[in-house]
Amino acid sequence: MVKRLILLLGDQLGPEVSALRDADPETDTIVMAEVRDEATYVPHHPKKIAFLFSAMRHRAEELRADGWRVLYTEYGDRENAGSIPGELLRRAEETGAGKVVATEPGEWRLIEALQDCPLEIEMRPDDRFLCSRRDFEAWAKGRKSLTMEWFYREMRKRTGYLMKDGQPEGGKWNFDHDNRKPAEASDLFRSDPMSFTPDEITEKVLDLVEREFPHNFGTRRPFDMAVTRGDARRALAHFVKRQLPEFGAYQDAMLVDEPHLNHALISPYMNAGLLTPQEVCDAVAEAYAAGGVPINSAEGFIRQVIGWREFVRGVYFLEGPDYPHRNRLNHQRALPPVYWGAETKMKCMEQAVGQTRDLAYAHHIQRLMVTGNFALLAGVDPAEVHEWYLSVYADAYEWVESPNTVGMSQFADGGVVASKPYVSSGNYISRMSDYCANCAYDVKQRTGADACPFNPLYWAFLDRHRERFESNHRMGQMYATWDRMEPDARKEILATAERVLKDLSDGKPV
Ligand code: FAD
Ligand code: DLZ
Ligand code: SF4
Repeated sequence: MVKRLILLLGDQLGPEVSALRDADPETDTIVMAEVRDEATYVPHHPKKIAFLFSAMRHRAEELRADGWRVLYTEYGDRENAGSIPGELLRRAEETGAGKVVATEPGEWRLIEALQDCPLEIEMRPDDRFLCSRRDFEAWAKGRKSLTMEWFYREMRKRTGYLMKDGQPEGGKWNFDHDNRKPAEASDLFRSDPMSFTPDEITEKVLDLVEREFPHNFGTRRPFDMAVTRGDARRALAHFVKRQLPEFGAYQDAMLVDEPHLNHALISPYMNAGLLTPQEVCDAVAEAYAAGGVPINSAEGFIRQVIGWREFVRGVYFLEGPDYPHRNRLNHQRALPPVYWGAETKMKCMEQAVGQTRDLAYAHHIQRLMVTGNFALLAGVDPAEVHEWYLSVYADAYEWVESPNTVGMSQFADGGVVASKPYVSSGNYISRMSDYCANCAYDVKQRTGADACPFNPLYWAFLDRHRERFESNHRMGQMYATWDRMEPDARKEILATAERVLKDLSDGKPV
């Protein structure tokens, strides 16, 4: 019987990994490795590295306790080859293994590196998702455009989540209309997310991260993430009990110094494999069935997981390795220093970037309508925006991050993910948050030094890209409003936008 190595990557930490499926503890050896190539392909947030290294070390211990032979390479090990293929070669030589079994990685970069490795590698599909790559390709085939909502309805039928006698629970597929409530600072509905005290393994990893990655953007401590499947399941149960009932209503809300609101904070756990999308959706569907969770919350949450999460993965693999490098709007500006924590007068940016630095977390609307919106309006090179999002969030892997950033947020894929660009003036942020009430800028002004930068930049963006967007039926209203303004008013707005952009180019705080 040929000896085999079973490769487990840092985001393949659950029991449901295809590489492990027919493995035999008697003859097979598991390989796990903390390596320079994975830890440095972008400057990851220290919390993201600490979370993954600690979760990997805990998983290795669990596997050993279950009787597996695990060859685990720590970052500081002298023989560390520095890359996943390098580690496989070293371990193959050491053990005499003739074959490697791997689960397909979630990034083209690493898939290609494994394909180039001279060892025999059996690459198995990653079947931790509810829709396989092949099924997504079949769904997408022949469609003129890929609309998430149609995909989502198929997924509801296929999984049976929130379905009754073949019809959607509550009589509608989508309750988003009920999910746009701004939060009040005085609301009493919020409870803190679950937090976990670092154990000895995590403490050691936190010290390692401090030593090896001292200049990466982000705060390492306090660190309170779950690093085992058991704790991730506790975090899920806590969310379902405490936050889920109001999740829908406040899904799009933002409040000063309230980084979490009713969000689940489970994406790092799902993406690393500590939680499966099935068990997450089962828990939500069961809570709905038991009563006490309104349909708009249950449906809104399940749509994110069986809809958006599966959809973006399908798009990433369907579109191919060049996808993250697309730049259909030809935006060239360098990412402004505010994204790396430089001074800003914009309360919304200060809040979104500040909590990103401290927590490696921002919720969807902060990512999309604050930092993403600002980068798009300012014409930032999407490759730089992509690298930023891939670096700074604990849940970031290219399969999920790039369609959200390059597609949904920056429209750099020309409309594969979104049917129109997600741009807005300050008015949207004002409606959904208390940021503007606490800001140096005036959200009602479109011109002059006090004008909220989103306002002139919004109109300047529409003006700049008129040829591309004016025939988009979802944008006609915006162009009609722009055209109704007096020519002098339009000129003044464009001049204010120019000034904001020049300040950004000159490195002045905006
Ligand atoms: P909740 O708001 O509580 O939502 C529940 C779950 O739904 C999440 O845990 C997540 O698994 C899933 N989900 C929700 N929206 C999306 C979405 N658009 N795409 C995929 N899954 C979704 N999500 C990532 O997991 N990794 C990323 O790197 C990532 N990058 C993003 C970049 C941009 C520019 C934008 C706009 C969004 C990005 N998202 C990403 C999606 C979303 O912002 C996060 O999934 C969410 O904020 C995670 O926090 P949560 O667990 O509290 O989510
Ligand atoms: C993100 C990450 C980091 C920071 N470090 C490692 C590592 O040292 N070893 C490892 O196996 N995986 C790591 N990962 C996760 C991989 O980058 C991830 O598997 C690929 O990006 C594919 O999704
Ligand atoms: Fe952001 Fe403008 Fe509101 Fe200030 S006024 S918080 S810059 S949207």
